[in-house]
Amino acid sequence: MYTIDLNGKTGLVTGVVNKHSIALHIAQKLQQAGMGLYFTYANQSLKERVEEAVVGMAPLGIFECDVQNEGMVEGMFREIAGKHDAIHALVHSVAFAPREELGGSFLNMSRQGFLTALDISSYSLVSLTRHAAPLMKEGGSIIAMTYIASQVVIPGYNVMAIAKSALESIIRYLAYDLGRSNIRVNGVSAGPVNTLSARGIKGFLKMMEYYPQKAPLGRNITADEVGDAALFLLSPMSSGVTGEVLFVDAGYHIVGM
Ligand code: 0WD
Repeated sequence: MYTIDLNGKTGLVTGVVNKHSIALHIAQKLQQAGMGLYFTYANQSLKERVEEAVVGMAPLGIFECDVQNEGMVEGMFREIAGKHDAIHALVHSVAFAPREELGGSFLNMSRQGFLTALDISSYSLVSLTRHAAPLMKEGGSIIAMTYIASQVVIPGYNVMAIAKSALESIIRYLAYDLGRSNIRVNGVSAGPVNTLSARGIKGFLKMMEYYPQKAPLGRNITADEVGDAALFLLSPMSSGVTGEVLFVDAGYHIVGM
């Protein structure tokens, strides 16, 4: 039997905010496989919630890290470097757009909303990876969470669709840049999962009703299934895969009508 054994490996998971967060389900799979994990929270107001969400997972540490703050990202990795010779995994599961930019007219998207959404949801992958890569001395695997609105129109997703298109392009460029260092970079494109962020998308619950009608598997996916796919991408099981976006959407993306 082949088991995924990540004992002795270390990873950093961003984007846990509560027990529904996709990042938490990914972290649970990594922890069950033996990986030691660091977590982040975006600001002080989320600190307790995140600590509570990860309490059962014996975290190696929990950092405040607003991904818009380059100094915080740098400081966090400096601290991790003080404790570990190498890290092996990075999970990017962070996204944000001002509420008024989600839903309504795409044409009226504001410049500031665009810049904020792309800074937090897309550029942050470059920034986190830039500081994580020097620590991935034994090779590493990085994943980022994305959504099919990067490729086709999902009404209301608006600025976040642009952010996900940019994110997927960033995944490919990072994969190219870091491949010779044996650092792989991939995306996981999930179907709708009922989380705090998702509820900010107008019509999200309707979307959850629509997916099972169209998806070949005839159902929605679970956050646990995203966790399993992430575990695959973050383990040596996927050692030949980089620059890829893996859909975990019950097959929704292959159906035209
Ligand atoms: O249906 C879904 N839930 C899908 C989510 C389908 C496909 C993809 N995704 C993606 C999201 O776009 C995101 O990239 O998965 C990722 C994780 O999203 P999630 O698990 O659905 O959402 P949530 O549990 O809310 O975690 C995202 C977190 C933020 O949550 P809040 O709700 O507080 O905005 O991203 C974090 C924050 O904790 N975050 C930040 N972290 C650091 N710095 C920042 C920031 N500036 N802003 C938001």
